[in-house]
Amino acid sequence: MNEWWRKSVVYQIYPKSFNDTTGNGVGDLQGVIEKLDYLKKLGVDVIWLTPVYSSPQRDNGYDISDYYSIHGEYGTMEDFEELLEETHKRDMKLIMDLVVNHSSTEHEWFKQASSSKENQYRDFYIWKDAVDGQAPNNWISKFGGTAWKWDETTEQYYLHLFDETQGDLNWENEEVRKEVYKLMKFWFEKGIDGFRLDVINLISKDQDFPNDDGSVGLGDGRKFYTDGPRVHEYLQEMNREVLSPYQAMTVGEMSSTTLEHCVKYSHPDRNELSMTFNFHHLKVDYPNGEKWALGEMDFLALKQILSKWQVGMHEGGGWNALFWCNHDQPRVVSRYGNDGQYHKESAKMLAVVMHMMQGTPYIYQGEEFGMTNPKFETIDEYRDVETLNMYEELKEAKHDESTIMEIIKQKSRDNSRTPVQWNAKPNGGFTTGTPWINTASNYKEINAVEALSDPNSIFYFYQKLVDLRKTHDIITFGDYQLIHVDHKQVFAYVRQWQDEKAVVLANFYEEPVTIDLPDWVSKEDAKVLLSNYEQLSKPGQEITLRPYEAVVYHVQ
Ligand code: TEU
Repeated sequence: MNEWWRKSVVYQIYPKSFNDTTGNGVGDLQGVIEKLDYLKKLGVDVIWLTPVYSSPQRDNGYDISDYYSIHGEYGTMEDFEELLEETHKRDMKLIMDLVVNHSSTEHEWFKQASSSKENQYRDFYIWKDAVDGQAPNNWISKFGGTAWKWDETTEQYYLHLFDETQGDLNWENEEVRKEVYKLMKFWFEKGIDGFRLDVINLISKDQDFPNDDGSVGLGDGRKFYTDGPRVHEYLQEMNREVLSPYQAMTVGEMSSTTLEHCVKYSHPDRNELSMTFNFHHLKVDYPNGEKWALGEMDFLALKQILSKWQVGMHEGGGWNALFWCNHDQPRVVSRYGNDGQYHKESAKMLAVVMHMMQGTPYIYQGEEFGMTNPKFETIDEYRDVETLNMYEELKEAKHDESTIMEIIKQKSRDNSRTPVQWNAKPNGGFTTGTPWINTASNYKEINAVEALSDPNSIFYFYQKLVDLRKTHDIITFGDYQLIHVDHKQVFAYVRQWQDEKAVVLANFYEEPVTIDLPDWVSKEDAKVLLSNYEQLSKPGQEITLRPYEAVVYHVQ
């Protein structure tokens, strides 16, 4: 198998916020085409486009009403084909987003299914009778409240793990699976190179649909559908039917998963997926596992989790997708870095730590020049369905308005969904109209044009990281060892490959810190492979790292 993606870097585009060429305030496919040369300059190999299919946009396209057409605001099928062609012309690849744990309730399948119990599409979704006049079990939706919605017409509940307009598809039904493979083929025939698979580890539910025990009222439910009983079987079937024949690159989004399952999902011998995303390193600022609460980063946990996955996937033969940012997560520079005085230094430091690991790195639009959280002050600036639901829930729980807004400012998915800041023009040059969501107010200082004009910018640093992966096999193949394990300020690890060694040292804080270096750095005359500060002198046994300094020493 040609595993080209092991040496690739992926760039994620959230089209709605990327680049608007029509002035309607919403990004579009022509807007993506316009920026392909910019992406080529960055050096990325693959573009991941989040959903562009027809959709009522309750969840910005993760609620699909027709898998075979393009959402009108984004353009036409011709625009999509042009984008694909222009991407390939530049020797880049394009993957789409496959959202098949659920569809929009405006999809024809759901309209049919909800029209009568006898309809041939009824079993495309998951229907249950009421139990004592209540929902069939106590599972909760990931966007708040119960995961079941009562359908007046047919007098049964349907399952929705996300919004009530996102009905879960019934993967037990072979017809559903056939339809999924059919739509995948449609896009492969157009020439796409693969898929990112949305919450794909949730497709197989425990068919007993048990109550989540031990809880009063609503329960969690996750253990009954996460990495569920038939998920590997389904993925192997999908692989046989479509992924292998088209030699697709795939990345599965794995919600609340385990290392053991991810090794299985991504081990080449098992013929499932190319690689997996997991989110454990992005929950170290959730106090007691609670997302919707103010929290500080637990730095030791961060190191420990990332290292566990580095070692575990390497030894198990799996493959990690590496990322700090996506369209569901706050901006990392505001989150684990410093978006004030040390904006540049900390953005680069975080990039080094992630990009020097084993796996396939993903860069989320705007990350490459350090876009920050927008810090919106009032709820009417937010658009995300999850955020708006949680605002109501937090109000019902009697939190005061200012606390709620502090939590939302830190946690909202809209943090990463503000328009890409291309230049210093109004709305960062994203649109000539009124953007669907406000632009962060710092667009005059933080934008792509500014970054491209500064040789020292975050953009050129990312460019260098992308390039290093191409030229240094140790980054792709080397093994990984965390050092200074319990150090509370420094993230340090060693990569080793044949006779080569590299050590990555990163100060995650503002205070300077002195630490020991591995012996070989001075003995074997290691060279600086990369640094976010000018390196002044040759290191001896130890090194003093300045605020948010990161440096990589390398011998070969
Ligand atoms: O997200 C799945 C998911 O579980 C999250 O990251 C989610 O945003 C989080 O649990 C909320 O707290 C995927 C997509 O990336 C997301 O944008 C969609 O809203 C979701 O699936 C439903 O399709």
